Amino acid sequence: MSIKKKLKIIFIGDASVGKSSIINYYYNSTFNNNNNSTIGVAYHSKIIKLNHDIKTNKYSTITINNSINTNIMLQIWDTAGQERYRTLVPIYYKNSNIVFFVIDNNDYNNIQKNIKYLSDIIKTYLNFNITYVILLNKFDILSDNNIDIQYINRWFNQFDLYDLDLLFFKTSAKTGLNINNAFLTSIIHHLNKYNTDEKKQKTDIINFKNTKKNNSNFCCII
Ligand SMILES: Nc1nc2c(ncn2[C@@H]2O[C@H](COP(=O)(O)OP(=O)(O)O)[C@@H](O)[C@H]2O)c(=O)[nH]1
Ligand SMILES: [Mg+2]
Repeated sequence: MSIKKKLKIIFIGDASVGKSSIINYYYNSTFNNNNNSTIGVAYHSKIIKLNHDIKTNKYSTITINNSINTNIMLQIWDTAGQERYRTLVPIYYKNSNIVFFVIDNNDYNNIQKNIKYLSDIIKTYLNFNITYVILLNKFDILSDNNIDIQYINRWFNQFDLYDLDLLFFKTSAKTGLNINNAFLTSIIHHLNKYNTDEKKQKTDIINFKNTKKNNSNFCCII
């Protein structure tokens, strides 16, 4: 089977926010309430099919004239969220194409800490060829302390995270809300935005301070 592209996708975020459950739902369309904690890092691979329009060099789920059904290999790294494993994250972050950052929608008290953590990672390893995707998970649980997207947006601005390729989804690994959509939309977005050859994708770590712009590229998919 020929593989047209490989995408390295990593999941980061605090322990118990639902990273493994999201990946499990994506693979099996099921939810398991008693997931064991991930130890270190878990690796999963998956091949998906997308249509590639040779004329425009764009990928989509739709078949149109000139489009070819192609195989995209997803290499998904699920990291453990506990502090003691955080030193591992830079190793997995390297050469990644899509970074899913998972936040527990009910964890209002830690939102600032979580976004600061993400912002530190982004600034340390900033690479404008990466698509960042924020998953506000456990959206099936409704409480008075739900985090809203405007609130996250404020924190991103506070930590100077302008001009990044950021996508947002409200998800639930329990009901499946937006799980397939988050993967598929992010993958297609990434492929079409960075439609260069693989070698080029792996360069250019940029100094954040010199690249800040006024325009926010912040994008919300709710
Ligand atoms: N209600 C609800 N529970 C969830 C959701 N996602 C994960 N959980 C539960 O939260 C706990 C931690 O999930 P897990 O996937 O192990 O989190 P991880 O440490 O980030 O990988 C488990 O008991 C899951 O069943 C969700 O979307 N909704
Ligand atoms: Mg886990």
